[in-house]
Amino acid sequence: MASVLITGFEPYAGLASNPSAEIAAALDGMEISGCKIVGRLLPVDFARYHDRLKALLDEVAPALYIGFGLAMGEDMIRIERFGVNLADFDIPDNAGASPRGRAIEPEGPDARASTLPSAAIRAALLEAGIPARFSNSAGSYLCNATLYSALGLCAARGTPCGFIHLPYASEQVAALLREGNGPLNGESAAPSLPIEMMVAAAEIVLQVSAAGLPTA
Ligand code: PCA
Repeated sequence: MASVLITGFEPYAGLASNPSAEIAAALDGMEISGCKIVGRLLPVDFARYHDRLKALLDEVAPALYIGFGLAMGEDMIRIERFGVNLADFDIPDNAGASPRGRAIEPEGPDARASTLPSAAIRAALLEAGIPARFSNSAGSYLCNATLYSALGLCAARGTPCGFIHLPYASEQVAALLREGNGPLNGESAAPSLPIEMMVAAAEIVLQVSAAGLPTA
């Protein structure tokens, strides 16, 4: 059976959890569209994410790779369409690094485009009652770096690849507010979706993306 690799990120920015890690854990071992889902974690660490990602792609040899990450302050599922060749961190990563204005790959192209069926993914999410939108910028932090690097690594293997940004989980915002830690991120609004809805969204993203695979 073909394997599909998905990754979430460990918590960062002082948060206790990351919905993308919960999604990777929830879907790990599931079978979707005739493929076995392998859910793993990436470190929020600019010095380490690339090697971990490459090792996972080597180990799993997936027919499809999709990264997931949190976008604080986002209010819906965001289908990223581009990774750009820029690391410019507003906050330090979990190892304390904050590269500024730095190319991810000095010899790489300025941008790489997602190879997921973005329009079909958006349509399927909306059909299921889950708010979703396209995004032309995954930022300039670890999620963008992961998408950019993954697109390079996956192109060489002919593997479709893309990235999905998620809002805060509602449960996460409630916990922060319980602990007296709101407002979050310097903002008064902390939009969120229930984790159950985001797990369902990830399943739909995988179903639609895996549907076109020759091995599925
Ligand atoms: N979100 C960050 C990195 C890790 C995560 O979950 C980002 O948007 O770059």
